Amino acid sequence: MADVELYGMSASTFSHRIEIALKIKGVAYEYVEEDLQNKSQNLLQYNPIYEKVPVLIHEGKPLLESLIILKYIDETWKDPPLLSNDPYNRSRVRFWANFINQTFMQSSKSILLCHGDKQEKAIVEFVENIAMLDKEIVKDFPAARDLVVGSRSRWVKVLEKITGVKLVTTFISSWLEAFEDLEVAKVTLPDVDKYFARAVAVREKPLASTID
Ligand SMILES: N[C@@H](CCC(=O)N[C@@H](CS)C(=O)NCC(=O)O)C(=O)O
Repeated sequence: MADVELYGMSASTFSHRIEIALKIKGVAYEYVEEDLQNKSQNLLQYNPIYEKVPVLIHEGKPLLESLIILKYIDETWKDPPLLSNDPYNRSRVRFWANFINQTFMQSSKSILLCHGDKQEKAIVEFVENIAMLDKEIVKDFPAARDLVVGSRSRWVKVLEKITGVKLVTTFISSWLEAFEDLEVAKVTLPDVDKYFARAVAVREKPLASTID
């Protein structure tokens, strides 16, 4: 077994965060692609609580939840640091990372899986949250918060293609473009068209069951 293993899924932005962080730190790792429709015994054994990716295995010990894994990576492989030395700054970054994990995940999911009023409500929520984030974000990546936002960049494009609505029009839009230009992002983030095709397939199922 490699010293560091990552159980991930190629379309998972949660997995991408971890891959990008490991690459920034120069940590060699073995990547294991999970089929989430048919989860491996290893994944179920390592993450029996949520049965989700990403799971990072370091020296045989499993680490769960992407934000917790990012913190672990930053504490274990110190250079270059993902967070500033200042505790207040660090706590702000963690606050926003947590905010993104909670709010954007929910509204993105509703944009993808719903239609009509529900989808419109989710779009409004998404845009409002972007406006809030816009005030906070600064051009200082890579930092943990930036990885958390940046790993969503392709996903935002997919949602924009699905809805035909420009979801991100603020400063964050140019910031996301700059993030995608980083070499580490280029080699990690998936191709938008492939991602789109996958999202459309996921969307078809729930939509079919909600159309009367
Ligand atoms: N809060 C988790 C979310 C991870 C997550 O939702 N992973 C999805 C893939 S994007 C998953 O493994 N889903 C499998 C399932 O729900 O059964 C994190 O930040 O790591």
